[in-house]
Amino acid sequence: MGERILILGANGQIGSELAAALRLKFGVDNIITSDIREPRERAENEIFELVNVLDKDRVKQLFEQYQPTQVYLLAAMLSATGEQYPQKAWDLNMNGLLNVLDLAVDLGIKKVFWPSSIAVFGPHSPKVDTPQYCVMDPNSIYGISKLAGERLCEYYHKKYNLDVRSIRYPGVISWKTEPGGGTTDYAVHIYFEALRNGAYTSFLSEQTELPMLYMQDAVRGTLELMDAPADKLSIRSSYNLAGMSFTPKDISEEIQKILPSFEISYTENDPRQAIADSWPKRINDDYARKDWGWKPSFDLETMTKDMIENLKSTI
Ligand code: AKB
Repeated sequence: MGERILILGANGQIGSELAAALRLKFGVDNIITSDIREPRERAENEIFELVNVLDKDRVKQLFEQYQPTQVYLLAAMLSATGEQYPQKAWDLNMNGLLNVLDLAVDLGIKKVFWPSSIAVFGPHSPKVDTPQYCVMDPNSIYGISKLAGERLCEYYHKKYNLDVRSIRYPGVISWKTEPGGGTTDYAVHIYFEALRNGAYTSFLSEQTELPMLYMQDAVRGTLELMDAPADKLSIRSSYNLAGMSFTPKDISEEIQKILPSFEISYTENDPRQAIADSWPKRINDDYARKDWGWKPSFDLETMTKDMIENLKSTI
């Protein structure tokens, strides 16, 4: 039997592009997307279901109806929104994951993908060349829920032999769908605003360096991890994954090479600054490179060219 894939939380930034890539790879009929709301648009032959991942009975019903071989759980509340609604963030991020892990074991799902984040690191983690294993003291509710989620994934793998795989995504940058509620979102909005208004006010300071990844690399990396032979994967919590690292100043200078009149300014006292300051600047992804051959293909320059070219024709 071929693969049949259920994506929970498919309307978001990563979900919508992963769904498109998975449809190309496995065929439209084999990809079931689902979310708490209808997507803004969808082709007639695409399969979509409404579901709240906290409703375990409904998730179970979808598992039984479609009998997926793989489940991607992408429903989550991100770092900035999480600070506004900590209890909701904890509930969604933890209980959504627990529901899926439990049902995956009970109903024999072959593989599960769940995204973690660089938010699992905290103020005492090394900021540069942040290793896979080090002090981890996240201080955002999002980071705390992701770190606990990683421990659950490894636990379910060890205890129940569940084939669960995960990546600690840095900020993901894309032109098709704008992200919502994250600390790294500025690096997407800056391109949209550069083309719409020729100017952008950054909520992070000039020198705030963070790890980032272009969406094409994020999607390819995720599919490569899901394709990797199980016995090659030495990490069942979540893999560090690096693409590039830059500051708001770096990205604005790169944009100015193509749009010389672009102007950047900065706000102060945004609560997202404290979250960003607690995260790594540059990540070490040796395990992903060694275990399943990860290698990013975009840097700040090539990503900026691609973003601006694509946004010019869509904005
Ligand atoms: C966020 O900023 O919250 C996310 C993330 C790095 O996980 N993009």
